[in-house]
Amino acid sequence: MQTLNKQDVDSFRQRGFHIVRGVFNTDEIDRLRTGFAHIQQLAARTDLAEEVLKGQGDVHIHLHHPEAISGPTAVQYLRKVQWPSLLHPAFEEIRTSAKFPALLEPLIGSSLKQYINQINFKMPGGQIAFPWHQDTRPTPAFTDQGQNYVQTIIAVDEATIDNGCLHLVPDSHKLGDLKANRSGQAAEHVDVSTAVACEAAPGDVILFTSFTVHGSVPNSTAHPRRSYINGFVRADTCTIGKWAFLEGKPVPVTSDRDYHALRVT
Ligand SMILES: O=C(O)CCC(=O)C(=O)O
Repeated sequence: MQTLNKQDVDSFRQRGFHIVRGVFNTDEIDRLRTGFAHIQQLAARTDLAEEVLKGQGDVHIHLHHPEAISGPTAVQYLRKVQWPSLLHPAFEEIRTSAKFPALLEPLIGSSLKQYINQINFKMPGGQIAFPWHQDTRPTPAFTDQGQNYVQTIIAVDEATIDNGCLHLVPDSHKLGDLKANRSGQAAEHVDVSTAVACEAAPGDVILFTSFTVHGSVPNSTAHPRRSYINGFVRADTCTIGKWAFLEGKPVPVTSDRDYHALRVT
């Protein structure tokens, strides 16, 4: 299983990100794609509870569509889903894969909690952009998050400049929390012309800190660009979130809510 060597760790700490190639294999990515297909079918349903669409529980199916559109047509505006691990086993399998603690142990140990479990659909024609931002986590729940939190993004489809791949600004994490709340405001604090385009193949994993400024533009191709995000934190530095690994052993996802009407078991 892949891990990070000293050079990789130094590079991550120095630049605020690191890309690991070929972590997840074709079978794993195919299973994730099955999960994405299930979610797309779900999102086309017209009977989804308001609380699921508004994100009042763990699960949030986020469609950002014009007022007049609903039902199957709205799926083209599917933006993201939070806690897909509660909906389809493929997401849970990968979230709790032993590959994560193997990869992350040199950065944040092997007892990990999780704050973000999310899939992004960058649909063609959806005009989905992510203006420059940080993924700053709430304080005081997160202690010294620059050192103890790692955002991970698995490329599920090939990510290219044309389909709106992630861009990261090297060294930007060294500025800490920019407190840039307005959309795109982070760009006022860093030189975004230095941003690195993270083109990636399915199965590659991009790692970055919660303070690393990042963003992306819409997908201008005819195919979705899908990705799977899991944000892990060294467990003893965070008082919130769900458990992911205890000393390297997976901890199954739990919720106070019952999502059986949406879930594949
Ligand atoms: O992968 C992308 O296009 C950007 C994702 C992102 O920044 C986010 O989900 O907050």
